[in-house]
Amino acid sequence: MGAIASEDLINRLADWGVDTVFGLPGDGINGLMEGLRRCSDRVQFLLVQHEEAAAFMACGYAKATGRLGVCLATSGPGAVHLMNGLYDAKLDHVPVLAITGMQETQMLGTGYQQEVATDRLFLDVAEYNQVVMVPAQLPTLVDIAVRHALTRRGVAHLTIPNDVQIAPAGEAPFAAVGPATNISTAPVYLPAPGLPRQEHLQAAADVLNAGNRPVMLVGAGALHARSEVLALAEALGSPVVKTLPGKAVVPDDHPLTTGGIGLLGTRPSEEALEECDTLFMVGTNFPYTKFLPASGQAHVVQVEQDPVRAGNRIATEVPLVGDAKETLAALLPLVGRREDRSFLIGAQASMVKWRERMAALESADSNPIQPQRLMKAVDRAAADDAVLTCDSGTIATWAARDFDIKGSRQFYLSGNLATMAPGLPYAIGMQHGFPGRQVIAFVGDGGFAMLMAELATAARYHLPIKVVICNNAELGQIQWEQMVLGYPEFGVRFQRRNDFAPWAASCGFLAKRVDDVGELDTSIKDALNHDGPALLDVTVNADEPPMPGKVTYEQAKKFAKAFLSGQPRKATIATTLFKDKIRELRA
Ligand SMILES: Cc1ncc(C[n+]2csc(CCOP(=O)(O)OP(=O)(O)O)c2C)c(N)n1
Ligand SMILES: [Mg+2]
Repeated sequence: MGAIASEDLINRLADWGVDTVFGLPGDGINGLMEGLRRCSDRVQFLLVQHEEAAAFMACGYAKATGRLGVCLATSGPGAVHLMNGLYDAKLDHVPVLAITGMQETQMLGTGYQQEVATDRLFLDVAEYNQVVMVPAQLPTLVDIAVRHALTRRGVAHLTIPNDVQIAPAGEAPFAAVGPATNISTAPVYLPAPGLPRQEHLQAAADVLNAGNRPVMLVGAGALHARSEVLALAEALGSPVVKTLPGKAVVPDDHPLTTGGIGLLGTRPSEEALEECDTLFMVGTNFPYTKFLPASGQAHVVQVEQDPVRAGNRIATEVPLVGDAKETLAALLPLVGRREDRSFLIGAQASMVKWRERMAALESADSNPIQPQRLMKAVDRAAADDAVLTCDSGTIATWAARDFDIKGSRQFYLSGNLATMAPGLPYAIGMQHGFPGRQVIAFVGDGGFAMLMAELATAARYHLPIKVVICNNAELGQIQWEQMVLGYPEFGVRFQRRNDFAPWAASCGFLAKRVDDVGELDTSIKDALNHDGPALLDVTVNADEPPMPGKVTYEQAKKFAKAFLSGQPRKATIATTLFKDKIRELRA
């Protein structure tokens, strides 16, 4: 039995260090599946329930491990299903290779069954997008695709017609007509240099040394640079503000941080950015410019890996292009220790007050369970090296504020695409990448329901993930957004609470529904200590608003307008707001 082209592809992936392909078969990729079968001692095929989840798993795996993620789908519908997970990888800048099938070459263009022009479909999402026409293009096109994904930090796509997948490996069926033959490359990649030029480092240091009220804003690009960020913040006397994808850059209880920013952030962070005269952005392309200093207010320095993104959001005096860790280490000797610590001390004092306010909301032992109380209970019980994944929704606010980064905890969500549903597939991809580590998905009932079939995937591969559903029987985030616009909610409640525990139990999970706060802490401990997958479906108070750190007059006015225009359940919402205020005041 001679080798087929698909074996060249899979073997080359293994040469690149790929050990897992997340995917689902179909008649457009039977040849690729045969390649995977023949090479199964080198690369594992992890079978999912939905291709969107396969793309999220590859993306989550890449986010958490820093390695290339790979997903596979069949031609037509399978390829279409990948799309949302791939846009998540594109927008959050993580390397993912997507492989899809195509109809056999002699049928292309005839409108054959399942014929979707996958090369055209992936045009926007992919940094590199190529049809493999003849076996001889492999494995070189794998090398080029992988290098694109790693260098451009995004999606590369190879699509391969059915007949090419099973053609003899290395075959070049057509006569060569030009002088270029024997394409041959090596599976080698060395990252670009991470250090900016010395004169640019000095220019950055000059700006930072001249300021009086510096703030550092750090994002996902600084996740590997914790000690350098802290050393610089210490020297500058600068509060460290974190974007949500950058939550794990520094621990939440560190005296130098004022926590998050944006709608899910803290008041001290918002105030620090309003008052700073120097802004030092590291590894972030933070899009919510409303929270950045006003035009002309601050001198700005940025460290950014991608030259295109350096200086993208605000007029930047010194847009340094480099790796966050290397660049900060090189800057440190050029930055003097600021003697005047008053700006930092002020931010720290506000942070003490903010923590007291939040603690008051987290500790209420009332029913219905407050979502903050649930998140805090998970936070208290989770391991110091736990990985938390989260979905878009009010859950992201509770995770941002009530789950503390400490030790080597990691935190992931869909930052820029802000899509629903990646929490569960991320957890699966990450648990696969980190066997033995505690991986928890903290998800909403809406997002979970979208890809809940993947519980079966986790169980099938004995992945002991823990899933905590914050079940408010509604699309909570949108309900509050509608009200903040001044409109009464519409089309956001599911009417009937979905009951997820029986489905989880049927998949082999330890599963429990929790309605009473008295059962909460023990149920969470039991789930986290369980030697296998576990799920808790927790009923939470749907009337708990994810309030911004600082409520503006305009926001309050619109909120009141929604109440007056017929907001349902306004009495219970008002009671919750009132109770929260009392708790805060008591603190
Ligand atoms: C795929 C997708 N569809 C719709 C949205 C808009 N959206 C953002 S959050 C949200 C509500 C999420 O509901 P749930 O998961 O139950 O979380 P909750 O806000 O209730 O905590 C919606 C509909 C989105 N971000 N992604
Ligand atoms: Mg919900």
